[in-house]
Amino acid sequence: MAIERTLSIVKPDGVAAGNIGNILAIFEKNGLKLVAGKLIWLNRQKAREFYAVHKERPFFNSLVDFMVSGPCFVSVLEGENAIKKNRELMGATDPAKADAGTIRKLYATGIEKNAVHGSDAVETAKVEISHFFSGLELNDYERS
Ligand code: IDP
Ligand code: MG
Repeated sequence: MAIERTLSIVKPDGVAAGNIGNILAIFEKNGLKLVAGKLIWLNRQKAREFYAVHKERPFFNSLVDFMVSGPCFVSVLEGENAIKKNRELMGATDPAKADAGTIRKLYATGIEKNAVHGSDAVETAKVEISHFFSGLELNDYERS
């Protein structure tokens, strides 16, 4: 199995509800290690860029409004099959369809305000991580 990195976001609803710690605990208990993390309040341009893949969808403007409504906690998780594992821990996009015990079942309040984001593939993980973190912040350099 491959060691991967993935981008995780605790969205503004999750931060506002005080669930950063609860959500990170789920990652850590399930073998995903935090390699970088920070609280960041997106502006509209950054939110539009991040979700550009959805720009033609009817929910796009509402999604951007939501993502700039308060700070997010962005982090990079690392572990075996981290991308798929994170998505399993998050559960389905719509919390009504998410399995019991998943982050979205526990903490999401609807299909839009669904507590967390997670990258969906190796390539998108790379691009999404680079939206928020430099090599220095990822500790990707020779320390000796
Ligand atoms: P994902 O977050 O599970 O990967 P995507 O389909 O990539 O789901 O959608 C990105 C985000 O857009 C979702 O997490 C959710 O916040 C929002 N979203 C997706 N579908 C809908 C919808 O039908 N109505 C409103 N918001 C939606
Ligand atoms: Mg997605």
